[in-house]
Amino acid sequence: MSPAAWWSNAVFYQVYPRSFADSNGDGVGDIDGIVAHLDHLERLGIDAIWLSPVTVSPMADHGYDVSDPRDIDPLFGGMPAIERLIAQAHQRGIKITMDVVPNHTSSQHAWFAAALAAGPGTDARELYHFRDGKGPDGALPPNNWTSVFGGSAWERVVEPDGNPGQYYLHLFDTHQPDLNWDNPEVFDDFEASLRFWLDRGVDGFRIDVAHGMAKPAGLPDAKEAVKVLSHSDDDPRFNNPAVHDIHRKIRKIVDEYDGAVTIGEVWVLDNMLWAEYLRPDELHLGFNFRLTKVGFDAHQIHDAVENSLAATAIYDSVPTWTLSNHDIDREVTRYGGGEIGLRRARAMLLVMLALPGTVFIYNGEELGLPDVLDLPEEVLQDPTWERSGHTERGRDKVRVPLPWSGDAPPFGFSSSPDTWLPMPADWAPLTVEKQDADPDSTLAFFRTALKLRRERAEFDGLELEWLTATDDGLVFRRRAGGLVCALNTGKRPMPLPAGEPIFASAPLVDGQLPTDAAAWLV
Ligand code: TEU
Repeated sequence: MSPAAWWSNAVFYQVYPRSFADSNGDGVGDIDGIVAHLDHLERLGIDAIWLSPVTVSPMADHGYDVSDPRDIDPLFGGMPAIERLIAQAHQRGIKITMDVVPNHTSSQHAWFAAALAAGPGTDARELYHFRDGKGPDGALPPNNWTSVFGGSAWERVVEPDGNPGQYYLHLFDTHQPDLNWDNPEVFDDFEASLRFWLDRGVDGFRIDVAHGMAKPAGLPDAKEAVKVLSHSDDDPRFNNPAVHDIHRKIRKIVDEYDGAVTIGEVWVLDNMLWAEYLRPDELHLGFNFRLTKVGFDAHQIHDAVENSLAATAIYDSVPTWTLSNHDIDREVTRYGGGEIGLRRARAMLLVMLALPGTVFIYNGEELGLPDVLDLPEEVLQDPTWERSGHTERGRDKVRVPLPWSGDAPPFGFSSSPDTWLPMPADWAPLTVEKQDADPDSTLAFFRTALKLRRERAEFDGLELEWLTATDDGLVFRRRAGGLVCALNTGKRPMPLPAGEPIFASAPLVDGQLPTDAAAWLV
């Protein structure tokens, strides 16, 4: 790792394109909506955008089902829009990283259409995982794997002769057939996509399901059934060791482009296994989701931080921190919702920003948005809702469009009242416009916190020492720079450690840190 790499202490901001801002009045966010709000991002003080998929897609999983990886979907504005975004973001010193989805394609990708038409035993089918079914007439799926979104991971196709025939594997939705990475054509095409975007000035990639792609020989049954939207480390669907060869080949290509970065979505819990993805010739960065899995509890937070630091130390990689994303409940809601949830979310921002490494903020986090728990069933769009037989409502609740201005939905998100998910009327106090005018707002708080992190030398250095970690709170210090961060998760005000307080998530009370709050001291 080069200590000077721009991403090694960067703040990334994840834009979920459907939900950020709509420039053309169709109720769905788009790339020109991002261009129009670059001021917001610049004032927030981020270093880079992580753009969730904007490539051509039938949108069965809102872009994570890609039918053409080397073009931009017209819904998001086509190629000219991304060229504008790259140019204008760069003018402001903001990098652009794009999501790439190597594990699967859309079922409307030309390859998949050709595979269906070509029939069993053909080369076209070798690009995916087609298998004959088991049992009489092949009526049973080839193995017991389930889809992450619920139901079987196998879908039976109608063959060109009109009869039911083979099955294909889809670890996610039926519209997302898994690619066969044993076929060299798959990598060649992925390489073409990486180069296509790097040549157009993109600064790197977030790699979707980076622990997927490689599948175990013979596709053996899984030992146990797994919950929707989760998996464990001994799950044969993921983390096959052959995936590391793929990452090494990706790294070689990306390293040809100065400063380009890869960030892998690696849902692997074991530290040794997780760290393997961060070996010097594999990914630059890997998401570590431990902070999203723990409550507002000092012990658990301490352990999650220690664990993440230990995992990155194994191969001397850079720690990453994230509190939420487009798949995960927003932290305001996770920490209890309402005023308490917001207080705790603000406190956790200070904890996250005080840690060494790279930080990821999910759009709307800077406004203190909660999950929208009461979306009517008829508007739910996440494939999880249908595939779980209406038992899991899915991730739409974290994807409701951002409120920008005005007093009523659509709050300046779109000129159309018919936004792709309805926006709650009680978000009026949360708009960027309202928060902009209020020095005590969550938005103002984020801006100040990011500015201090960027400008103060106290944030320097990689090492961290714990001064306190009890049931009620924790205090840690950045060894080189000397920044101290204190967090109170207890029921009583906490005496501040030695030092001069420079920032706090809530006003100090008689010189003490109130409950559900954090402070920085130097
Ligand atoms: O997610 C992959 C993934 O494994 C998640 O579904 C995860 O298991 C779950 O969300 C944990 O809460 C990625 C994308 O982030 C997701 O949005 C896509 O739906 C999925 O890949 C398929 O491309």
